[in-house]
Amino acid sequence: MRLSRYFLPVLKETPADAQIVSHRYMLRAGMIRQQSAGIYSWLPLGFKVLRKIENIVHEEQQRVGHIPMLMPTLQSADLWRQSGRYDAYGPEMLRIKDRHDREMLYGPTNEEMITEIVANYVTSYKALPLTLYHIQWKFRDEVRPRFGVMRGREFLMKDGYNFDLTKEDALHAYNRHLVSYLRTYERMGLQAIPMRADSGPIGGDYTHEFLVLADTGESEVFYDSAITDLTFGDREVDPNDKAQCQAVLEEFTSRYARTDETHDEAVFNEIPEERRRSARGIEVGQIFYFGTEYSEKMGAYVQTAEGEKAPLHMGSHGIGVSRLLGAIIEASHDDKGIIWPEGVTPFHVGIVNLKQGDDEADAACQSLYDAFTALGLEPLYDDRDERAGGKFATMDLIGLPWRITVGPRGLKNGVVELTSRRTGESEELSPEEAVKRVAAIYAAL
Ligand code: 5CA
Repeated sequence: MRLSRYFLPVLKETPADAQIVSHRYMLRAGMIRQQSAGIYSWLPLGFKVLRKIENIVHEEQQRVGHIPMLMPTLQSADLWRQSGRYDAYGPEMLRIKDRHDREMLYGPTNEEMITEIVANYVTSYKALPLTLYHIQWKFRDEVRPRFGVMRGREFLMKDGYNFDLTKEDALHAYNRHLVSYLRTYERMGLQAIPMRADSGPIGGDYTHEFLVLADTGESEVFYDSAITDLTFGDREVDPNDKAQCQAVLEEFTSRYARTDETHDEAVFNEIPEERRRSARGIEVGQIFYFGTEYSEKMGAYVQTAEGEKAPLHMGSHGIGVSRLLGAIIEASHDDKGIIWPEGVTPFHVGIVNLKQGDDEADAACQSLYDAFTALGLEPLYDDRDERAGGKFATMDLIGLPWRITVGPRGLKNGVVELTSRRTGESEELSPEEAVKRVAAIYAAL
């Protein structure tokens, strides 16, 4: 993409009403625009990152055998009356009437709808295990929408639902979700710690929240610092292997890590003092196992091998897709702007032409651009007729992890400059070598 042809409405001023750094940078980098409280348009740069995050979520869900689909945003009130949650949900639910006076709602989650679908089509244990998921917009009329996409009213969520014959199988689905979530967040450059949480209105005995540690997080958390040494890395876990998934869960949940709702001071105090931490965290996901409650209410039963009728064991599992943009920026920025991890960056590399209109510099930039494009990478070429300082400031703000600076002086010596956004370190290389270096970094992801 050439910056002169793109739509990147960068703001010079810091927006006064944005209280946290991710919100400020998302506005300043022209990623989002607020349309109403907690409701945003996703401008091209923001939309690109949102799609990257969605893609990672899709890939990791499908890697462990979960099946994608799409349910609507609008749901009928009757569906929610069947589960008893229509009245229980309270003012957070946006209720709407259609022209025939039928009561509808903008879905805050989809347990009822997916259970109704499965109840209608799945009749035998042979169709199990089954995990369906979608990535769809949700609406929760939060009392205090704030911090930009962190606590929106309209927000994008991946929600998945497992259907199993037995509690044991459903707990395997729970463990498998934990495994897939660990990989998902690490691919986005995040450490998200599973913490024992409160099940809230969704209900159930088993639930973990995934938290990214950040001072601006809305959750208060308590943990044993030893947990932060754990990484999932590139281990191979067979998603169908119950013992393997269980072992990962045990490893990642054996240390004390809890949200304030489940915090137990006495147990916490058993941890050696130097490892006791209390901090803030951003909740980027949650997994639940809640048994047969929804199945019984929505009529999701199957015939067992013995010919008996049994309600399905279920769980639901959510990832805050749009919130993740904010969480990633909170975890990765400096005073100049965002620093995107390679896995989610909107463009792979920025090309800055120090002397637009100079034949040699223009040609060198164009050939870098073509070389990256031919390799399937997306460069953002700042071809505007602007001062170098302005171009650098824009690149730093929007946070592309790699920048190549091209100028007549370097070209005389056959070199361009490759700069890491994270370390600020620069190296002079031939254009071919610079392309190779950047391509290798992305190939290793
Ligand atoms: N049905 C279950 C799991 S599918 C559920 O709704 N879980 S949840 O309430 O925990 O939401 C899942 C994730 O969505 C949360 O972990 C959080 O990351 C994100 N989320 C929840 N509320 C908001 C909000 N108001 N703005 C942005 N993201 C949100």
